[in-house]
Amino acid sequence: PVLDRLLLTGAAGNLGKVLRETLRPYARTLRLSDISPMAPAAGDHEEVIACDLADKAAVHALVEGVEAIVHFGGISVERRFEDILEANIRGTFHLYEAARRHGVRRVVFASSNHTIGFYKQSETLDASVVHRPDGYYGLSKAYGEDMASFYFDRYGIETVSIRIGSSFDEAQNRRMLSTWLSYRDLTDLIGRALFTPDVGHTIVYGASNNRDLWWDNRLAAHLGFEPQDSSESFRAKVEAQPAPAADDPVAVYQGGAFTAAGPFDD
Ligand code: NAI
Ligand code: 15L
Repeated sequence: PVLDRLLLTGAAGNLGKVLRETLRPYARTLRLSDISPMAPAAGDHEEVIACDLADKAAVHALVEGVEAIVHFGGISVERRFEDILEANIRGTFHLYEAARRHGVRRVVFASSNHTIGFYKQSETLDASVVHRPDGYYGLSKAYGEDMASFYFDRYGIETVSIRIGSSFDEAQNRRMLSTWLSYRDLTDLIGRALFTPDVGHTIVYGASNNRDLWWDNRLAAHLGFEPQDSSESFRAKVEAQPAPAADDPVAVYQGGAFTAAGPFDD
């Protein structure tokens, strides 16, 4: 299946720049948006539209005419609440309201492992666990998941919330040996999230086929996600780094260092 027009938010970001290329087979036209500068449209298959997610009218205009949305825009690390509020909380609200007004039926939401960051690395979680957000960023993603749930129950707009682990070109440290998600597996998972029928609101953990996983995706089995890559190829390089102390948050909590960020005094 191919969509007519797909909106990607966060197109100037680390993952957005990758997805700008890899999502191409999924839609005849990719509408790319960010608040930061983006490369101009590379051809008829691209539309490039600058937009601040915190600007309700601008988001409504942005969403008009698209069939589905891959929502990767927003602040992607821990920051003061007021910044997160605008980009992530108001921004996600604007996006869902615009989806409702313009009849968009499917959203893929870049949620995060930081929704559950205060669980221990010794625990194995499925998608039914209660949130244990590890900061304002994680709280905003938990709110985004609840927003997705509400917009499905109330308006029938379907969402797959991907609790992404760590999606980078390489696993950079010991924690990422468990949390790493390759770009290839991410792209495949987004395709499943866009095209699997009847997903309602599905929460899926986004990790590759790593040896020591903390996450169990059986509640998202209908997506048929079978990651192809593994962090094992980075193990030797990572294990050559000095090991953190056993009580260091990076070695204790699933959210790693995010659990020790803040406080933010104005
Ligand atoms: P990134 O920070 O490189 O990209 C996010 C993009 O959102 C940036 O280009 C930024 O300019 C844009 N943005 C920020 N505020 C905005 C606003 N008010 N209006 C419009 N655009 C705005 O982050 P990355 O790594 O590419 O992540 C993409 C998404 O995936 C984010 O939502 C992030 O929270 C989520 N995620 C990423 C993970 C990873 O391992 N890379 C892990 C878990 C979640
Ligand atoms: C995230 O949610 C961040 O967006 C990303 O930059 C990484 O820090 C990732 O989680 C992680 O936990 O490794």
